[in-house]
Amino acid sequence: MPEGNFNKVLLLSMDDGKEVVAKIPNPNAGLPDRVTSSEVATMDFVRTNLSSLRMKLTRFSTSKHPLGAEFIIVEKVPGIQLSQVWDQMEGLKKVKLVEELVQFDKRLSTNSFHQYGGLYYNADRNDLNNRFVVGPTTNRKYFDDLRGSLDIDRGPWKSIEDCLAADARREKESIVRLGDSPRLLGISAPQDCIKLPKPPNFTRWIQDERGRQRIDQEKWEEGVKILDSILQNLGAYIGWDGFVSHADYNAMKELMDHFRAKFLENVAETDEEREIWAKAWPFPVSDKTPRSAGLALLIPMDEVDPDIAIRNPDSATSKSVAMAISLLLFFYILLAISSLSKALQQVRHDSDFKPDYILKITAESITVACRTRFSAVVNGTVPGPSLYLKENQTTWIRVYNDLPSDNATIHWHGLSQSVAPWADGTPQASQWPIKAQHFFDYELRPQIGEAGTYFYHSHVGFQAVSASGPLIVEEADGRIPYEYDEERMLFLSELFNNTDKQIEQGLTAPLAQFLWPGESESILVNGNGFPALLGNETDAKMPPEDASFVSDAKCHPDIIQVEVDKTYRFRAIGGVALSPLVFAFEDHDNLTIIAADSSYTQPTETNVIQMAGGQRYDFLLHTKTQEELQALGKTEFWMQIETRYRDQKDTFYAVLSYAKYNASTIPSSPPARPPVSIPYSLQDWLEYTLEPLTPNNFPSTDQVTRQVIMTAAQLDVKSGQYWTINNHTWTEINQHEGDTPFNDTTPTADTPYLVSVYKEGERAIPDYQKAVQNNGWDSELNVFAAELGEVVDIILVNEPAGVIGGYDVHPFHFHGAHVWDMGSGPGVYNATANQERLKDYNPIVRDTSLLFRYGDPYYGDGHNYTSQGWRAWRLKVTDPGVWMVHCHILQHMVMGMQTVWVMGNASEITYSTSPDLVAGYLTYGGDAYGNATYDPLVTHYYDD
Ligand SMILES: [Cu+2]
Repeated sequence: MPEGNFNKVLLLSMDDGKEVVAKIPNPNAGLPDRVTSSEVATMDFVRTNLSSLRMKLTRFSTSKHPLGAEFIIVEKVPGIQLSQVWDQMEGLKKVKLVEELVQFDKRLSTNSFHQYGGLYYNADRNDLNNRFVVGPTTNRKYFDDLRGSLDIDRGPWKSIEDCLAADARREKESIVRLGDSPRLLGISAPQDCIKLPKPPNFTRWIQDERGRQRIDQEKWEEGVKILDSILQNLGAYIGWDGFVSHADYNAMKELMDHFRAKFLENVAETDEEREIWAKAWPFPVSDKTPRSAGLALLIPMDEVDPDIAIRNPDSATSKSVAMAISLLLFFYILLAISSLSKALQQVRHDSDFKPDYILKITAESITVACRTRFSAVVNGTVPGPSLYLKENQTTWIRVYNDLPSDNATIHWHGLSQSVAPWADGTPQASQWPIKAQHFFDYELRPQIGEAGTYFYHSHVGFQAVSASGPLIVEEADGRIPYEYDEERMLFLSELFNNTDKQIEQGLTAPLAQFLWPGESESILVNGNGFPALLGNETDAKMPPEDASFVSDAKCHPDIIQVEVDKTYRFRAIGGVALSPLVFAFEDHDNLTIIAADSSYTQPTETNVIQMAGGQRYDFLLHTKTQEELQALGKTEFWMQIETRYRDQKDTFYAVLSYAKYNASTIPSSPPARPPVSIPYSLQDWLEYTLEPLTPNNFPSTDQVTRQVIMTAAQLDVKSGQYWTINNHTWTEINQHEGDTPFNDTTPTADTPYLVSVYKEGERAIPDYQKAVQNNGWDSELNVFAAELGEVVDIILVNEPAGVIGGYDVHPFHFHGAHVWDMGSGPGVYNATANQERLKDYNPIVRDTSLLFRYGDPYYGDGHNYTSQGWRAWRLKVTDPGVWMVHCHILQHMVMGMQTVWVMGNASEITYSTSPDLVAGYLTYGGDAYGNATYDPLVTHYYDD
């Protein structure tokens, strides 16, 4: 007999040694006399039906006894709790016990009643055929939060409909009488209104039935996943209770319709399938199309019973609704759904296989901004070609590594990659890199809701400075939430004098030989740098050994061609290696941000964009009218770009041109003075301002399971200069350094974590318990550990104090699922103060955000940094896999500022597949990697 919130339980020892248990209801249990009466009757009912049950009611009082309370006294049954012996019990004994319990259930379920409500004794004690009757409910929903004081229908009810209607009326009445109810209580509770189906007879299962049961189980699991993804997308339903606030109701209904349409489009290929899925859709359809009554689990109040529809449609209460999901009913619906299990299959990619895109990484001398540089490039250009993917559609991209000897990979920056495990492109983390002269087929399938602006780049060494390009994901249904006429790309990247090799060698040399490659020579817009660089390179920080001056017509600014009176969607991509930057347009300060990274935001006005490596912003710009142009007397306007928070403050340009492009109109020199004045310090630009366009399911603070601190600092020691996270480093050539605080100088290339997980199973998974005691970090594997379902606050800290070395700004990038960006600030992070700021602000999700420094922006001042800075992220661990978290400054990456997160256990990460299914991925240059004479054997993770 449990003692808890609702009862006081006392063990009484009598003089004769007998022991009895006395139970007294607490006031919150409901009406004490009714609760007690019903409990006594229910106990009697159970005992009558289950003669083997040892339970002897000694005495009870259902009205206030002279001792002052209702009570129940039962004899204490000797024995111990099952939970204490369960683990030690033999299997066969357990089976017998379960069979016995099932028999209990079976006997109880053979009784049927004609009404719904609580169980009581028949007042007519002489009617021995009907000792028990159904009376008013004792369910606490009818009593909690002062509802007990209301004069409402508490049953018994003759039908499910009556029961549901009473539920709805109760909520309406409590809102009207009690004000904004502190807690909405759900309608449609199965224990009140729905007869439980009879349990199957477990004792007579035959092999065939077991097989079917297993399939049902798999379907159910698949169904729960689908449901979970729908709920995730809706953004407001947390857990299974399914309540939404009054204020969100209309928006939620709209969203629900939107996702229903998307859902049907995704799952159904034929009209017939569509119809089946539409029937299975468990939520109400707001256009009141007929639906199967049994499936209406989320029931807006006005659909339950027209006569209780609330009169004033504008009042806040009219929006109020209590919605509930019945997990039980879902179970049965999902059993009816056709199997969706993923068909993992191996396919030989021979000449019949046609990838959707082919990217060839080569090493070439290319010319930008009047300089030539020996660079790794994609398809011969900087930036590489733009890729267009579609939500919910599989795209195969073949990447040839045509470099003479170096490894290469491609990372699809910002794509969540939740399913195809080898496709994230992180060498030594999620895949063996592509050997020189080999190719690898990447399988990408953006999910619904992922439409937006991304980019791709190599994840090896310094290659991403030039081997990168735009990646756009288009909406599956073509419905873009913002209207505009045309799109323009702004791919921002950088030019360095030295080659990747020189830069990597200089950055990883022992401290005495350490060589900083200098600031970037130019910020490029769509591959064009302006002003053109001079032949005289005395300004350059380093001898530009491989850069040589060329003089030709290519040295012009990027021309962004626009027409009058049109709305353009700009997709600005931070493909820079090093410099955070800001940009603005001369005479065009009407920029409207509509997306950050790849997620749509509420429209937000600004006159300047600040971004760093790895970030993206989409914004709308409405161009001038003919009259406005005439008034201004010109048709060309500068786009002005300045680097930020670096040693130098440089200014670069592109041109927004209304005139038709022709050689004579292109400016040959930059403006005498920068036309736009952009503030230097923009550390609080759009912080706590950008909000998601649709609710994004921001987990509340009480869902947070733990906090992980990631402290960024520089470390100068004899063996080299490092950028560290919590005093540790990780790079693709030196990643498993265990407890060593930073990488040593002997490169190793250990097995990628994901490969180890396939090969060794749970042994390759970090020790979660130990890691949690150690700020989330497993020292053996040099990785962070997380379990699926966790909500983790990650606090990035920029720590200048006590560090020998520099202090810098870091754009931190999160692979896999995006994180909620809970803002940033100077000083020490204060969770309470920040939660206060989040009360009226819904953070956006993103994959890259800036950890600022707030001290003196320049080096060489004796490191007089007075204040550290922080940024707070909230991570919901949903995607099993191996995901990197790192600073996106390529120099810092080369110097070790990278970490790996392992999320989930081995079976979750491998989707319970066996290593033989993916053998070709488990070795460097394995069968999943093709070359000129070998067709790779590739695993397909998606059906189409
Ligand atoms: Cu950094």
